[in-house]
Amino acid sequence: MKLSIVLSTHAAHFEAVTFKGDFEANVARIAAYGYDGVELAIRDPRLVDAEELEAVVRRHNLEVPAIGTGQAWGEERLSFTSNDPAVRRAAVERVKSHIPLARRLGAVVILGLIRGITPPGQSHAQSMAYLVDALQECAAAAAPEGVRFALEPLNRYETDLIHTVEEGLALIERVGAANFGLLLDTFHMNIEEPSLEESIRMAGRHIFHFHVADSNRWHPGAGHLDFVSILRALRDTGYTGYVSGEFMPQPDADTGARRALEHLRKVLEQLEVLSYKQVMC
Ligand code: LER
Ligand code: MN
Repeated sequence: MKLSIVLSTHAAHFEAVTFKGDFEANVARIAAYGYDGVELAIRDPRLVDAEELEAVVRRHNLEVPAIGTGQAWGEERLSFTSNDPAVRRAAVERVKSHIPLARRLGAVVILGLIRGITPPGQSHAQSMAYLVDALQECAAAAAPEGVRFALEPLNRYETDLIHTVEEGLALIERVGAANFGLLLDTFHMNIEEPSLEESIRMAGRHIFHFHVADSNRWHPGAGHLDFVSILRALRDTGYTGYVSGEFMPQPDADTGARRALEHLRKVLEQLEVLSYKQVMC
């Protein structure tokens, strides 16, 4: 397995002059820590110079395993389940617009908060119907490009739609597309799943990407989650992709990133699933 960490690339970072500054400095830091990859959170791919972005990550020998889309909800309130058809259409078009960049980088596209929250007066069933329609359209557009989507079950405090692996698997069944799977995040799982290991086993081959944070959403090793047991269950599904750190910058970003790597390397070493780069570090 390989290790990556999430880097939020707000629009300003990608606009002409500032692009090379902060973005490249952050990528360089992540590479210097010893990560194999960087997961990018991108609000709108139109604000990104794809060629330059690819050049920066390749210059630092990093891969991009995944692209997060949640900022389109956080900053613009785009949502697959809005009661406004124009907003739903904009959300679908925004997600589809990630396909060329994802194809170029070999990244999976994450569908987290872009699914939205059921608006007052709308039934849960109606939200689920909108969600299935949106996912089928996005998956159909991405399939010929070889791009995959990973829906992330999120905890109950962030959305009313899809909290658990069981609900995620039922949704996969309804969507019926081979390029649509799940992103599991240990922070959300610790709140919603009766057993993280059982749920990982249940998700099996449908796991397209994996987020790690400890129980307190600090870096792995800062809380009470047993990452040996969790990542053993993940390994046993046959997963060979990225374990991606998505946690709060505590006690600060650099220390968190370094401690996460240290902790996860030990765990992966014990499980004998270290990537080549991690073995060499
Ligand atoms: C995104 O990956 C995530 O885990 C959400 O909690 C963001 O709000
Ligand atoms: Mn996550």
